[in-house]
Amino acid sequence: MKTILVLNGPNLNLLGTREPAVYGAHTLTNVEALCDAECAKFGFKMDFRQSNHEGVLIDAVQEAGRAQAAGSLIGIVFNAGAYTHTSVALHDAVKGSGVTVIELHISNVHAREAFRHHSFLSPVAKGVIAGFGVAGYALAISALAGMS
Ligand code: CA2
Repeated sequence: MKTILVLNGPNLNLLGTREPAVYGAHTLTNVEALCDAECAKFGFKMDFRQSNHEGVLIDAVQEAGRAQAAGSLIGIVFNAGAYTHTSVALHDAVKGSGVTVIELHISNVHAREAFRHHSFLSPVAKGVIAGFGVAGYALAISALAGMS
């Protein structure tokens, strides 16, 4: 059974506790359950992680690249949070590991502040999903399933 890694970056552990107008009322635990159900629908195993630390996210991307090369992983649904807009290191990790990434944002980053309009991940992502709330995670899993 192949795995999909759902990787969440900084502050996403706060989902559902503040800013419901932007991110909705769902908690990260709710998102995990939603992703688990969507992966099960396609017969995939899910690996769900969140970290507030850039290096931990880089390690996870590299590990995923090795797993994909070995044939045990389909790809990553990656909500890198604010690191999306700042991290050359995450760009390099995705590019260097060769892992398939769907970049995911709960909010429509293009309808928000200008500093959220640029993504270091988009040029190295297979595709980008933004603005569909937490339902975007299921869309991204379905997109990866369609590619496998
Ligand atoms: O829309 C998204 O999913 C984002 O990746 C979320 C990031 C933000 O920096 C990106 O520009 C867009 C922020 C995640 C923080 O989430 C919070 C949730 C509740 C309360 C505080 C932060």
